[in-house]
Amino acid sequence: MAEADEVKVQSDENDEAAPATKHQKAFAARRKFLRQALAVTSSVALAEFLPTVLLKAASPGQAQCPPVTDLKEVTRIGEITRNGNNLQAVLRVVDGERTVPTSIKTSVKQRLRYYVGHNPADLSQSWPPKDQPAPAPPGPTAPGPTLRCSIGDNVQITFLNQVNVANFPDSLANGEYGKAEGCDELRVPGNKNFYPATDKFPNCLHASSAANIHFHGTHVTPSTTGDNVLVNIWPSTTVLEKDVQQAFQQTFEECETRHIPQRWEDLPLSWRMYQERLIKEYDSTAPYVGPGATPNGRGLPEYLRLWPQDVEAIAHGAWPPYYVGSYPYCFKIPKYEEEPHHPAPTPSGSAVLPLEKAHRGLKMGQAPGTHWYHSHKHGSTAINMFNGLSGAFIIEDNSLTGYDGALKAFYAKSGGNLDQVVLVFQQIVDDPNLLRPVPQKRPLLVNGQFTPYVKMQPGQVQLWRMVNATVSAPIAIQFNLCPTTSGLANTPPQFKQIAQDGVQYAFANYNKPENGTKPINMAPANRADILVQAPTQPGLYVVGTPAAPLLFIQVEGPRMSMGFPRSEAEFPPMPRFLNDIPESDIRLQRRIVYGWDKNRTVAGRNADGSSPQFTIDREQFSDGVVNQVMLLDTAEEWTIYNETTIAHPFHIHVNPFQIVEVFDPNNMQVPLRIVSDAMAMEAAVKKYGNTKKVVVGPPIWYDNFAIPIAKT
Ligand SMILES: [Cu+2]
Repeated sequence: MAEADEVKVQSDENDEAAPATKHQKAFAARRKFLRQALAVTSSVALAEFLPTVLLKAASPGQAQCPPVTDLKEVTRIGEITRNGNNLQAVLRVVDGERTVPTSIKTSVKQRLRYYVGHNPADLSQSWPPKDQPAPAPPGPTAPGPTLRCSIGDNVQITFLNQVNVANFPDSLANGEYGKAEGCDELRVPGNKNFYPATDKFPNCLHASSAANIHFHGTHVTPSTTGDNVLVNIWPSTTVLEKDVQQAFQQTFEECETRHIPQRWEDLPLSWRMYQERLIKEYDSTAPYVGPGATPNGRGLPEYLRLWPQDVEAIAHGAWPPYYVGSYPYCFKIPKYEEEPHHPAPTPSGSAVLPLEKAHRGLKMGQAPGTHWYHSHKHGSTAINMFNGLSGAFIIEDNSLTGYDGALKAFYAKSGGNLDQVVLVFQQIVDDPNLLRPVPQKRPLLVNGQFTPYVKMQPGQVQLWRMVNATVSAPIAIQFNLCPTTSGLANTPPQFKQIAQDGVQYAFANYNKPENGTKPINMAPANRADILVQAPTQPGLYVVGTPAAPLLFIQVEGPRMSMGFPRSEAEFPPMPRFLNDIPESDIRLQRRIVYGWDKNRTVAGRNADGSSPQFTIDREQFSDGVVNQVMLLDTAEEWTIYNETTIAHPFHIHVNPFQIVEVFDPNNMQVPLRIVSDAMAMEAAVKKYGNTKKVVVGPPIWYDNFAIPIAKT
């Protein structure tokens, strides 16, 4: 054991030989960086509600845009689309050396895990493209394939984790050294416990070569083969598509024609036996040199073994947490069925509505829109994301009154075709800074590229579906002139936001004067759909500012005459399940408190090196514990308090929510209450007096909202 430790220390020294004082400086710099980043984040969510004057005006300054010849056209990410009513995909996590751009002219090579995918029913749909084999030579980094289906479809995904763990030392075996109870361990000169510091299993970075998939924004079951983030799929380079094809086909058919698996026994016996063999093999061969290690350093002690934990779960009728190599994801994207009689809202009465009232007519549906997927293994979600394990997941409703159908109909009428551009923003880096004595730069990339350009024709309107798939970068979407172009034209590209987090805007919000004049602020995990119209003057324009560009727009070619929807009749109507939630439907009020370890005042590490311990209602995540229980088909109002100085997003898997009140103690005197209409406004003013500022919304649906930080 001592020997192994010695080897690790030496290799750490070789990698990053830096004196302790330098580490201290690095920490300080990182804290400063985090403070700045977070100060920006805290204003993100609020931008939606703040008057224009409070937002910094875009100032192009003196910076120049680069010549377009130095830029690359944005990569159109390959799509895997539905086949009949089924979205079938094989998604694999693999690894290889990837080219990560760090500026328009420079790049670094990093060993990363990434998604490759194909449509088993149509091999022409594969990403990266078939003629550019992925791993060697170093391919460009890129998000996973875009998945596109429709509401009502069956999603059937063969997930394979084929990461070669030999390329990622210490990323697999939990507690290989028997000291940190499963957390990754990092020693640096002068600090034998650089990581996990004060982190404790399972709330620490660990097992980053394990993976799974979270389908963010889908209104489907979070259990079994649905949007289940509590499964951990360990990597295996020997498990191939053909090894599971038959078993998964059986599972997918069951899912489609009968129901989603409920219990372990619902899965095909052949695959269950295959899993048992692979997991046991892992348990008996995984490297382990801690207390009680075998002489050859192979094989886990009983308490770290995976199969006994699966057996335990199965014995209790629960879903087993550990797998090796493969996993079948299958679920149905629900199609909302109108109920014949939606009851009128009941007048506000007691705090708890009688159940029969609460149940009637309240049913959530799947919002058609721009959603996304990413690996979400607890303990390495950040590492999964920094590697680039994310992609767009678009769910369409092409019925005449559906989001997509109505938009397409509007543009078809004006003789145009609405081109769609999917933009996935990522920060790519091979390790988070908690595992790095010296912080690394995290280049902000668009579809894997550094400030690429989108080509548009003069006057053309495109639909941009944007996903902020970064770990920590707030992104402001604004359109500006490049100084080179501004001599010729004075109108930057125009835009209108039409959806937030994959949920369409109500026409009243679309039609607000600030829509298209204020920047759109996207916190990590936010999505925004916008209609963008190119100016009539050809040339280069910038998204962001010339000094801090995110991407560019190159306008060239024949002029097009397109426009934005102007009237309610031209805009997609809201599905009924996205109607405002009236106060009278609120069955229960809840308060949730975001906090962290006592006496902490800064994000990042404390001076003593301890890492922040984040809590919700004073508790850290605990596997198997259900913290909030809601009744199906009822509505509640939750108030989220933030006692930290990090504007951590609030997010519920499965459901979007309406933001009805915001209070930023650092920038506001009183909370801002958002109500549906003038009538509700009158009632609210009466109720709150001048304790709240009341504005007419309607409230916007989000599925991810950065909670303003505590008063500093
Ligand atoms: Cu999510």
